[in-house]
Amino acid sequence: MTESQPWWRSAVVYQVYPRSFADSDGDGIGDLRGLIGRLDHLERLGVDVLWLSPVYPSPQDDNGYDISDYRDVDPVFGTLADLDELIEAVHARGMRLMLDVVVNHTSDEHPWFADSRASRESVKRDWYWWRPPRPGHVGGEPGAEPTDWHGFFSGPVWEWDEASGEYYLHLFSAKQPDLNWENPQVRAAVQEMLRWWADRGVDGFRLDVINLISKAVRPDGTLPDGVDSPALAGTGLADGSAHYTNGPRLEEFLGELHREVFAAPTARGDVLVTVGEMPGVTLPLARSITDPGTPQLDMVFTFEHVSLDHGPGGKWDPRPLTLPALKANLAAWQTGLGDGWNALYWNNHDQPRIVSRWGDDSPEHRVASAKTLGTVLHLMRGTPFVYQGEELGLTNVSWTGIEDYRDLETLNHYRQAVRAGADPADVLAAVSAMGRDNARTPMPWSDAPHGGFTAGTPWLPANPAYPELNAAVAWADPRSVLHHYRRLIELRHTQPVVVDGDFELLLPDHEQLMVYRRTLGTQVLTVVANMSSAPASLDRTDLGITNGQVLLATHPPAPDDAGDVLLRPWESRVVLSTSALTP
Ligand code: TEU
Repeated sequence: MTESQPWWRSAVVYQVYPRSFADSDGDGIGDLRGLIGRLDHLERLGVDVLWLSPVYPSPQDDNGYDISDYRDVDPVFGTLADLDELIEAVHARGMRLMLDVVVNHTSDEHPWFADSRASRESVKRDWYWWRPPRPGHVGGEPGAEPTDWHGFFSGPVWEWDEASGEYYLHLFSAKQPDLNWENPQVRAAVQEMLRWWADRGVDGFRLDVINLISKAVRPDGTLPDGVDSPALAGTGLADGSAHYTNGPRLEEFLGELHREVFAAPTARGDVLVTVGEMPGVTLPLARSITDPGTPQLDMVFTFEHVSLDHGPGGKWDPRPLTLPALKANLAAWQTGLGDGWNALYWNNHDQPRIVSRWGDDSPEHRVASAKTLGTVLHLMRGTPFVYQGEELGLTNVSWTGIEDYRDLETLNHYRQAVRAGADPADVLAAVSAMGRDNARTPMPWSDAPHGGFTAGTPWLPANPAYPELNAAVAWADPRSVLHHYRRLIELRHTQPVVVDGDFELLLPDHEQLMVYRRTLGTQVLTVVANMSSAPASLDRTDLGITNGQVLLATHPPAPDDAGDVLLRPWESRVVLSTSALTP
């Protein structure tokens, strides 16, 4: 790392979804004291930053992504004192804490919304998006919605409020009304709240759907209708995303947040780190947003790579991934961000488990494929994010009935699809492949009941693999996915080429292999990965390495000859070599 680089460029982040991490009081829901009791796991793994999904007071309609008070902790997770203790405990271990903030919307139970809803004359009326019924229609009747947009969680984005005779906008659930960022009072209130947390000792923020905050509102206050989409056939609704994604004032609002909040040092005199979650962000926009020359956010989460297996019907219409498409997309982001910086991820609390999605979760290949997926992600340029359980190679679950699922996105989609005539078995198959509850099963710590997550009944059943697939077993086995992740994190901390090296993709069209090279001065790091469940061969001369030291591998060395290298299913190797100095 060069002196001028901020600390987070050599960091690895670990995401905790508190509801599913560790339960200290037996109510079946994870909490802050449970998390404090498990910090050893993070420290041993070597991660630098803990990203904590929302713990604020919330009706929990969307598991805390619906916030009713930005400055406290929900009793289900503990108290503000527990959070202060967590911040201190994280710092005492040399780590940092990043809070998840949801400011595109609040809960409908937030006092701001209660005020706004109270009457059309309320001083906070304009803090949210209130609109009259479509001209010529009667409010509350189908088709009277101010626009025809389909919401992220199915159904229209407008909720009729009988009492005040207007609709309010909610891109997500009806319990998540969108804040109106056009109103400067809203922006000031958000800034003040973020400064309050920074003063309390947090080291950074993950900003939920932050590229949806600027809507394409017309001068007369109306919002445009959307366009037809095959994924919405039969719903009577349209795709309005062009009017709320990457909106016209987005960069202005982010620049203002940076000036007013992120530019100031943290309570410990440090640089704050920020990452924006941005479904639908483009590469040129991400480059502009993360360019340190025009400061807005440090990193953004792109959704491009995790949409490559979505079919014409969207995420619920999955199709197989092709490796050349994945490599092309990752490489474009690796080389296209200019002075900006990548946030590298496979998993989070919204995505299915990567080993089941793009690896091979059969008993034969689970460990190697989880390790190889980790390797190709972690040795790219950017800051890697690990989601709880990913470091164990945790798999999807395949429950057979809709009654096992809890996630509102899944439940709403199931209802809408079945109502529109889909075969419930097909819908369930898609849910089991793509649903968010795959990521939300309790963290398996041991072979105790429910994986040692809770002494009670977990809010969501544990992955039935927990007796063999748990943290205790993984720590005890030097060949585990967990130790492999620990070594990958160590490589980032010890090899400057991993942080700063240039990126170059080799063999872009190869259907099985992902091969890339990182170069820093005379140091060359080559990553060779067989991303398939069949053997693959590679001509050594394709790599241009004649000698080198294997820093990390999934398999013990096999007898190679000087020509072809044979890679076993899901085998990967990381080789460090020195190139001749070019003048
Ligand atoms: O997610 C936003 C998002 O676009 C998706 O990941 C979404 O959750 C869905 O899976 C699309 O099909 C963020 C949070 O990460 C998510 O947990 C929240 O539900 C959502 O915003 C609303 O706050």
